[in-house]
Amino acid sequence: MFIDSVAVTISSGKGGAGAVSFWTEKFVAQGGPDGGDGGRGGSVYFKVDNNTDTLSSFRGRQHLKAKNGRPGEGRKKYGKSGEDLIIVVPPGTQVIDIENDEVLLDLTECSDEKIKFLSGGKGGLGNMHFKSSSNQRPTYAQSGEAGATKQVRFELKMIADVGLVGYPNVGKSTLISVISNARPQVADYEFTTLTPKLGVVDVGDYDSFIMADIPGIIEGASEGKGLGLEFLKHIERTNFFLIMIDISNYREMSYQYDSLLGELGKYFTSVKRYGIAVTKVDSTEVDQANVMIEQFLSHIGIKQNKQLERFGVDANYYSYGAEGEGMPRFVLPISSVSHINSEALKFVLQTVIKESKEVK
Ligand SMILES: Nc1nc2c(ncn2[C@@H]2O[C@H](COP(=O)(O)OP(=O)(O)OP(=O)(O)O)[C@@H](O)[C@H]2O)c(=O)[nH]1
Ligand SMILES: [Mg+2]
Repeated sequence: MFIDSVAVTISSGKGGAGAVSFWTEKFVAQGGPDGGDGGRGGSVYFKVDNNTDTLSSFRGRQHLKAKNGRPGEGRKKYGKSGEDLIIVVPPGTQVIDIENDEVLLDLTECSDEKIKFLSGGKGGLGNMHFKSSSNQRPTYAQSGEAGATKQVRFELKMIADVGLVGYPNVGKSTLISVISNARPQVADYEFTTLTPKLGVVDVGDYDSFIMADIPGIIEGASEGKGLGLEFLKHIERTNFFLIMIDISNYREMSYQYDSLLGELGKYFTSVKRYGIAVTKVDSTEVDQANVMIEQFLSHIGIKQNKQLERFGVDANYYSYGAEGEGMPRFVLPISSVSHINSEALKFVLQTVIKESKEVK
């Protein structure tokens, strides 16, 4: 699931009632009013925390409530305030009013601060406040103010680090199923994938990143051809694209590349950073694949396999793209079936993701 969404009702606490009470003491016949005030109802706050990355903890908890304030008591005792409710959500959560779809909070940044959402109701005043010259024994106290209630939807756009972009059938879903924990459907026809999927890719023992598989894109998608470009919204916050070019496709590699870039250019206002995976290299004889890749590299303006050793990867074909606006950060031939460069790809992606996080 990509846009995680959960509906909840949120209430702040009601204020406690003020007390009606009179001073009593042995031998004091008619003590004055001593009813204390009710406690304030608990308020509701949000806190954004990195340690959670889904909304799953809210499923089935339909009503989130802060505690009510306690009533006041005799002897001028104040009621205890109701405990606040702190709702902890992952970064990227939006709190949306169900009634009118208004975004009430857009919680993007982690922070130690709590963000107030609903104030608790005020406690009522006890009868000790209502003594006057005309009424020495008031039997009136305020009731506590009601808490506030809102029906909202939490929406989390799960933010992938890498979005897979390519023509249909080029092996996007196969790749994510081989290198991540996602298991999308794979089939030998176009537009197998209809909804985006996320997968966690583990790199070594300690690192991981999130990869997003989305439906295939074809030339004219920006005009609605194929499945259109609608689902690009799912990867709009992704900071790196892996453009997948199928070496065995009936569409030429250069054509795939040019038209994909053209479509992306129509959707995104700025150029995203990207790398290229040349897919299914197992399906083509090595010498021929070599020639095709050389031609492709020269088409996109990469003259030599400059930084072959940069990651210490022993690859058949490996090229690190020229730096510069619009240029790929790398071009890596892969095969998900024969596992050619699967590890190298993970490693390279991890490296460029780290780079782009440092740039930010
Ligand atoms: N020979 C070979 N075939 C592959 C490789 N990767 C994927 N395939 C095959 O290519 C076909 C399409 O694979 P998918 O992973 O479904 O392709 P996709 O890009 O997700 O396709 P859409 O969801 O339709 O956009 C399947 O028959 C796969 O088995 C590969 O590395 N080598
Ligand atoms: Mg697919």
